[in-house]
Amino acid sequence: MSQPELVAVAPLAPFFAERLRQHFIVHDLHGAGDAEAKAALAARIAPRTRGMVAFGGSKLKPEQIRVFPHLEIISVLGVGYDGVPIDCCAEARIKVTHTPDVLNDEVADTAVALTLMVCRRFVAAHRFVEAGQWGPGQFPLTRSIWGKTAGIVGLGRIGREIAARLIAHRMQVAYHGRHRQPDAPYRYYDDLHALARDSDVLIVVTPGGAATRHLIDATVLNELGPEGSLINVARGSVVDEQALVRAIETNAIAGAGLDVFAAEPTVPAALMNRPNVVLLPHVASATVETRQAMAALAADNLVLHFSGQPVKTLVPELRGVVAP
Ligand code: NAP
Ligand code: 8YV
Repeated sequence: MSQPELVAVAPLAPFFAERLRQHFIVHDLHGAGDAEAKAALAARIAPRTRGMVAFGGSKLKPEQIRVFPHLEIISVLGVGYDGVPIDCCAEARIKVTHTPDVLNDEVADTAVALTLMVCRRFVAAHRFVEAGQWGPGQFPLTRSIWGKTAGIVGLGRIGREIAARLIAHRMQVAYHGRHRQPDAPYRYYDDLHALARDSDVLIVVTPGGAATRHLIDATVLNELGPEGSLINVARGSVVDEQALVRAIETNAIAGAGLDVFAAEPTVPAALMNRPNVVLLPHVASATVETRQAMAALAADNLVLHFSGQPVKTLVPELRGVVAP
């Protein structure tokens, strides 16, 4: 029997591509060239394409999905799938799967690293050494994280791992979400502004999408205040980036550590070359170990689907809407 055909709309790491090619014919739409070349390839493969591979950063329009009338499944290499139009998929009975849990530790490590780098100014200290300034001068004193309060916005799978790590760093942890979590031993704030006011470091790790767009706006940043730092490992859309730039420019907050941006890979120039801002190119889950685990789960979902078995990690919005 011929192998099912997939379209990849994201860059595929070699280990992921290799695993997929054991089971499927994979068309590389991501690497197909300019928009015209992509449209031509899509039109050519559409009659046979039954699966799609996307990643956390993929932003798919309904019309890009409707190009493939025989699509049965979109496997997202990432836990966040805010760029996939779920309503359109539900309507067309397309399964969407993602990769929860296997990246919790990596992303939590990144959030803690950003917290330390921003509060202790380690990136600026590194530049100070490289610039030969150590000796003639002394690097300015920084701020401890131990004894301070971390406010986690989104105490989910990753948020809980961040909390556990920050407790080990002797921080106090509090959180905000739409619901109190009775089993979580941390103070709950139903009011995000109050959490920001009481936090020394505000760490954002919610899903992206319309429901969280600009959740962190100028008013929240003002509550965080000139001694407070913002860490964002969620999605760029969750933070009002222009408000953040203003807050940094006016010292309305102390600093920021950012792995995600509103229009990746574009990063506002105003955030660059500042001792109190640390910028990462969306690498929170980007280790060999974690990306291999994500790739294995993303591939398993496709293999299971095309062998007529339930997928492992259907996104929650589609449970009860499409067969797993
Ligand atoms: P999760 O387990 O679903 O947790 C999400 C948390 O956000 C929940 O605690 C939820 O609590 C809260 N939340 C959802 N909507 C909210 C809202 N409107 N206001 C306030 N809180 C809200 O998800 P996860 O696995 O921890 O992943 C979280 C997100 O991290 C992903 O969706 C993705 O965007 C991001 N991420 C980024 C990277 C990266 O490379 N930077 C890597 C992995 C994940 P309530 O339901 O109580 O509100
Ligand atoms: C990745 C992510 O950058 O899981 C997510 O939601 O944003 C990240 O893990 C991405 O999905 C890699 O493919």
